[in-house]
Amino acid sequence: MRTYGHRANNHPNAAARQLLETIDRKKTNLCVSVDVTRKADFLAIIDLVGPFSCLVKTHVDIIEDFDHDLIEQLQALSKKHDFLIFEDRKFADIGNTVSLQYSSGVHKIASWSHITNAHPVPGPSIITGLASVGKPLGRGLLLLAEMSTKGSLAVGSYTEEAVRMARANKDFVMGFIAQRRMDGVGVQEGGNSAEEEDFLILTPGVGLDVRGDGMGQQYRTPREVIVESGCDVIIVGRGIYGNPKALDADNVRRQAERYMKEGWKAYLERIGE
Ligand code: S5P
Repeated sequence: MRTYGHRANNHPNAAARQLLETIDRKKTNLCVSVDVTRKADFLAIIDLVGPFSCLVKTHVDIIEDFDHDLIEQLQALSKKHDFLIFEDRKFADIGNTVSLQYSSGVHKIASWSHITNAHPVPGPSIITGLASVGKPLGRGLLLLAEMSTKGSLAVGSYTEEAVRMARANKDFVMGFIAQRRMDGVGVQEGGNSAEEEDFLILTPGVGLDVRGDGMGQQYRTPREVIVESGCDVIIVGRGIYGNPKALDADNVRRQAERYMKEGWKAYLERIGE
């Protein structure tokens, strides 16, 4: 299994290369998901977890006091702590609509988010629409090939089609939100093998202390995700910041460091070090 650094040197997709370089430089494969509704909490958590993260994942549409200053501060934190930004927008509409949702509106996601994601449900035109905005800016797209939730419909031939869509758009699609490696998935008998591709697998549904949240979320450990399923980045939210109504700064920092260490230990085990 190749190292993050080796993969960074050879990756054709600019956003993937940036993420792999950050992982290699900071020795962390942790992406922290910051799902809180107040700007002050959002920025405080990111300042605490930034040193331990390669990537910070946002849902800016849940923030009640969102403003342009939030984006400026987020960008400053991204520079201060050396992490990339991933707006988890989960686009799912026709090409024309997603291109407007990505470029415009209140949030102007493409102008500040290095990475975003989309459901493959509309077919390849969703990639065309998003690429028309994101590619000139050097952004990267992740397709949701699988989900972490109980009863997810993103399985079987849906997942295979998602991987085929990505293979046909490798200049913009850098990888997947998925629960396992996608090498060889959807490759038809006698078709080209997956040798030429290096999709990044970013995996949510990661927790060390609980197995679910009572709302369909299912958690696996960093070791299960990185070693057993061959994924590249662990996405952790509530396992790190706990209850947003009772934020405990020391604990947030401690948990981020704990997940970073577990994620890196699992990676070293995977590459046989
Ligand atoms: O399949 C998925 C895909 C995503 S992007 N399952 C997920 O949980 N997510 C996101 O990951 C979800 O929207 C949330 O922001 C995060 C998981 O948060 P946690 O608090 O359960 O770790």
